[in-house]
Amino acid sequence: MKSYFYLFTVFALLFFSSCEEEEGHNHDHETIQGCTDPLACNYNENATVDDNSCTYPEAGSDCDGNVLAVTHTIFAGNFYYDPENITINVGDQVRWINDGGFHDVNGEINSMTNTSFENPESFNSPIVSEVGAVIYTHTFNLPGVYNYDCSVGGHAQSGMVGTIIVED
Ligand SMILES: [Cu+2]
Repeated sequence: MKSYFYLFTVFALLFFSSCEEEEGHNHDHETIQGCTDPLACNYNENATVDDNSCTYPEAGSDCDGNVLAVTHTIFAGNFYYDPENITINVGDQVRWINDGGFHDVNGEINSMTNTSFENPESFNSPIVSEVGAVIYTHTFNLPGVYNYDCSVGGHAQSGMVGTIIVED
């Protein structure tokens, strides 16, 4: 009796697994129209035939219309930041690269007046002298106008100042 039950179980399992296989087979032959490009905004992972309905984000934006963060580069040398003034979007990153000389990026206390820049957010970097090195990187998450200078002796007075406008 025990062995009959065993056989029955084996047959039952075989029967059910063959059913599943058939179902799976039928599924493969279905055609589902849609966008088959995984890079598109309306990608349909079930689609088997592309129906030219794919839509893509505008350059610099994601599919929800949000502006993507960008890294801006400012070169620092004797005695300049280039570009001196830039306008960026909230969330963008700025990095300063050393063209040569001893420089920093000081957005705390104005080196010429000794008063606060009163930036929406303060930042201050170490002094860097290596040519081609990154002096500083900063992500600007608060909108507003940021002034900064190089606090190394006499550089700000020689014109080493910059402004970053961060737009919401
Ligand atoms: Cu400097």
